[in-house]
Amino acid sequence: MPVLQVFSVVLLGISLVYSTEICQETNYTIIKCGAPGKDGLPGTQGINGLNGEKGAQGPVGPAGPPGLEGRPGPKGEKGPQGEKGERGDSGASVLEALKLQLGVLDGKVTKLQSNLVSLRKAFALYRGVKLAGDKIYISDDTQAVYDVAKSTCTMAGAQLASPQNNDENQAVLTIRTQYGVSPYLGINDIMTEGTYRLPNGNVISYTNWAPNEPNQGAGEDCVEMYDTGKWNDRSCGEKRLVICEF
Ligand code: MAN
Ligand code: CA
Repeated sequence: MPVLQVFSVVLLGISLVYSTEICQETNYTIIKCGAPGKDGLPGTQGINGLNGEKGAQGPVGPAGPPGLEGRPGPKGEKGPQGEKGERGDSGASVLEALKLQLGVLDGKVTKLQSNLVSLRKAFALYRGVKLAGDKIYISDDTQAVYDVAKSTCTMAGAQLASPQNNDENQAVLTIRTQYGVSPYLGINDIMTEGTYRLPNGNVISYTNWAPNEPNQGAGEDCVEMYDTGKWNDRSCGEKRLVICEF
């Protein structure tokens, strides 16, 4: 091979090694070189890599909300005895003060009771007023049918006279005698035929019926008092003396 050709081949080899151009081998082992091609399309995603190593511990987070209240703890030991209190604060002197106040109150109650007894006595002197035990019976000679008589007493904070013993029945009879008119009693069998009740709904235990009464005449659900003090069941539509019981 002539020297020039050998030199050319060596030169070509060197240029292939150091050239940035892309070269191609042909069928005749002649190497062609062209400009670099464009970047290809991105390849498909590779498989996941192995887990990395555990990181370092993070910083302490903020405090959480307070938890539920716990159960009470065991009883503590008895503490040391306190210092002696001042004279005015002792339990004994408080008791003495209370006793004094109680004595004052007792005196006031006694005085009120005595005043009340005087008042009742004076009040009982009036026509149409009678006392029996703690009760007061009073009438101003008004006459009315049962419903009106009942509400007259109710509105006054009382109820129709409803004697529950001989003493009370006698007090009602005394007023009846003063006016000469039969009163309606608060006793009646309006709710249940044949069962006589007081205004508070309780069934009566004391009775003072006239002979053959109550005879349950037509619509006779109310009770009147005869001039003997005896009772007769009577229609509620009559006009009778209004006697209230306080
Ligand atoms: C007579 C008796 C009573 C009855 C009255 C009604 O006095 O029968 O029982 O209540 O009449 O008017
Ligand atoms: Ca009757």
